[in-house]
Amino acid sequence: MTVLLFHSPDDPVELWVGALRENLPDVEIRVSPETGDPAEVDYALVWKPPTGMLAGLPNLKAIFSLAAGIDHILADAERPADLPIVRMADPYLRAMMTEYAVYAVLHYHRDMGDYRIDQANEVWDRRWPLYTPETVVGILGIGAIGADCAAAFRALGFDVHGWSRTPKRLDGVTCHHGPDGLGEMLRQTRYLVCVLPLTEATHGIIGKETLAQLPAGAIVVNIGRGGHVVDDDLLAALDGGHLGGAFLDVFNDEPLPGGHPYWRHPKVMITPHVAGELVPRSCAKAVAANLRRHLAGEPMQNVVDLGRGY
Ligand code: NDP
Ligand code: OXD
Repeated sequence: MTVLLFHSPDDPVELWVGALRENLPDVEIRVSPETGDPAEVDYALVWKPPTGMLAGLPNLKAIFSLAAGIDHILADAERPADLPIVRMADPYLRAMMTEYAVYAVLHYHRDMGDYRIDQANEVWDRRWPLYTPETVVGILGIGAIGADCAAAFRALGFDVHGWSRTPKRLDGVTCHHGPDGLGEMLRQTRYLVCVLPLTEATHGIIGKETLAQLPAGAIVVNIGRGGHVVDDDLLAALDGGHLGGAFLDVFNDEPLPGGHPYWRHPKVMITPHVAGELVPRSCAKAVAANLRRHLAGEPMQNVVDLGRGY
């Protein structure tokens, strides 16, 4: 019998096991650390596998990521490097990410944080809003999730720009690419939304140089990975008054350590890595469809290109 091993310190195990069993009735689902005989494990579905866990499964055929990002798997230096890694591509995850990005931008665009403070102080003070059609949302990363965010911002009437590694065309979106394209986009961006994968090339991309190119008052929304942000540079840009605010879902250290300046910063909104949840009843379908393709000898979808790192 085919065996799939599930490992995650953070996801709802019972919901996952139920959804996997429903979608893969012929596959035995095991939950680590109850691995059984490691030689019997054919597939692993993992979030943050401990170093050496995957290397200890001698007959593993493919690794499924319990995340759209795969940085948490690549962090295991002992992982069998020749095995395919499949990233999570799920419509509900995408929709949640878009919902969050829209919420974060609208929070600032409609001055909700300021009105909340006014309410606490019984202040009736109307702020004059920016004109949406002339307000640029610049999206770092216009892949599966970024492109969905772009479409939603476009539907709200924003002037939407996106940045990718290679040239792209998206309806109604001004697309930029490569290092030169980044500056072009940043100079016009009021709301910078990061939905990049974390790779060597994107690590620390939201640092001093990038932030300085944004117009004064710009807002940063990070739903990619904490490693995209150079925290000291972001804090300096906020404290120096250049940035209007930051809405952050992901952090260099998770959970965000106690006493970190982000916790109490008046210009920072934080959430505990929840922008997109992997809802088992939806995501299990994507895993099952790919696993069946593999069992049938067909090519799987959303296999990561390990050369480019995403
Ligand atoms: P995709 O692989 O579909 O898209 C990645 C995008 O990033 C592509 O447009 C790609 O460009 C672009 N990109 C990659 N490297 C570079 C670079 N060096 N320069 C410019 N652009 C680059 O990924 P997804 O949309 O599925 O996911 C994106 C990320 O979102 C995940 O990797 C994860 O980090 C994060 N995420 C966070 C969640 C959360 O809860 N906070 C939940 C889900 C995802 P190109 O089109 O040219 O290939
Ligand atoms: C993801 C995540 O990458 O949950 O999907 O962060």
